[in-house]
Amino acid sequence: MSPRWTLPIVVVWLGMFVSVHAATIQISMENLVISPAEAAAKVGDTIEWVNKDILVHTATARNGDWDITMPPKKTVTSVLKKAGTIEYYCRFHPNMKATLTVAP
Ligand SMILES: [Cu+2]
Repeated sequence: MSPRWTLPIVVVWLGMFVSVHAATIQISMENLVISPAEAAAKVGDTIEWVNKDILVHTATARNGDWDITMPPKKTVTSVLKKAGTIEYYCRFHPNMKATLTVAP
């Protein structure tokens, strides 16, 4: 097999591997609302926290598992390490609440 053909095959194989084992889930904060308010993920998945507001927001787990700060107009990523149903909120705007269910 010539090296010219090997690379695309490896890329496709890697793509399949990644999609089976971990996903990226986007959760956005816009106009002081977290959406989706209920999201499901698995341990190992990446959450892409998208802050569309001009204010700082946090995703603060009530059980203390994580506390992520999103500067205005920025996207922050975090990898889920623990399973559970996690209720979280924004420390600066406590009305912003949501739930993330993380399967093992
Ligand atoms: Cu906030």
